[in-house]
Amino acid sequence: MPKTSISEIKTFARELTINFSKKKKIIPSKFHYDFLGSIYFDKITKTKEYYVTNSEIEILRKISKQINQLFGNKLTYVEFGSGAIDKIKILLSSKVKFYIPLDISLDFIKKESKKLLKIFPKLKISPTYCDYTNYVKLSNKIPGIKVGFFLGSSIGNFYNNGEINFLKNAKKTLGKNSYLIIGVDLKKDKSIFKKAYNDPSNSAAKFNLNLITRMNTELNTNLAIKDFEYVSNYNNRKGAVESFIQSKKKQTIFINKKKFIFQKGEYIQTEISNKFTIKSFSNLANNTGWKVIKSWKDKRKYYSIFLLQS
Ligand code: AVJ
Repeated sequence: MPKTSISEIKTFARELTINFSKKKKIIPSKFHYDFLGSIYFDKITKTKEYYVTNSEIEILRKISKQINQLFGNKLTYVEFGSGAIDKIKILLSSKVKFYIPLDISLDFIKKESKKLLKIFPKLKISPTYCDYTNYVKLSNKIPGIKVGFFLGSSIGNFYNNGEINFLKNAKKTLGKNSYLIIGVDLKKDKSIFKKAYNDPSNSAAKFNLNLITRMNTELNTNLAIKDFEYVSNYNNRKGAVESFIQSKKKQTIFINKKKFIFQKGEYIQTEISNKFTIKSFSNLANNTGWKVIKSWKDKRKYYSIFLLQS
C-alpha cells in the first residue's frame, strides 16, 4: 500500500489541529482520499444504492456523441479529482490526444492511468497531484481547447460556499475559450439519500471510518473504529446530506502535542453533500462567470450534468 507523503501528513495534522479547535469539529472531505480511502470510495460507487454513479454514467453515454461533435479533435480533457479514471472513458475516442487527471491521491491515479493507457495507447496522460480546494495552475504548454471534467457531484462537498471559489478558480485554471462538464446531484425525496448514504454493505460507513485508520497511521493516535459510529442524514434546511462519525465514549487524542477531547456522543462532521436544483446550480454557474450551454438529466431525474462555457 503506497504511503502518504510527509508533506501531506503535515497538511493533515495542521488542518485537523485547526478544525478540531472549533466548537463543531469537522474533518475536511479531501482527507478521505488517501490510497485506501480512494479504494473504499470506488466500492461505494459500485453499490446499487449509490445512484450518483449510475445516473452519471447513463447521462454520459447519452451525450458522448454530442460532446465529441462539439469539440472535434483539438482538446485536452482536464479532470478535477479523477479518482478511479472510469467515466472519462465514455467520452474518450481515438480523436482525443491529451488527458490530465488531477487528484489528491497521486499514487492511486498513476496506477489507474496505466490501465487507461492499455485501452488508449496513443493517449498522452499526465497524472498530476492537486488539491483542487486551492487554485491550480496548469502548464501553459497544454494544446487545444481545455475541457474541464468535474464529476460525482463533488461540487456539493464544499463548506461555507467554497463551491463559489472552486468555480471561479476552475475558470482561471482552464483559461479563455474553455468548457466545464460538471455533475450536479439534484434535490429529491430524502428516502433516496438515506439509502445511498447508508448502504447495506456499509461501504459508506467504512469509507468514513477510514479517517480513524488514517489518523492512527499518520498521526500516531490510538483510536478504535469500534468506538465510533457513522451517521448520515439529509438536512432539509440546508438541502444537504451531512455525514458524521460519532464518538461513543469520551476519548482524548494528541496531534502535534496539542490535546483534543471527543466527548461521549460528540459528532465530528466528515462530509457535506449539498444538493441543487437546475435553477440553483444555473444561478451559481452564472454568478461565478460561467455560461450554461446545456444541462441533461437521467431518466429518473435524480441527477444532472451541465456543460458550461467560460
Ligand atoms: C464523491 C464526495 C461527491 O458526497 O456523494 C459517497 C462521497 N460519501 N457516499 C458524495 C460519498 C458517501 C461523494 N462525493
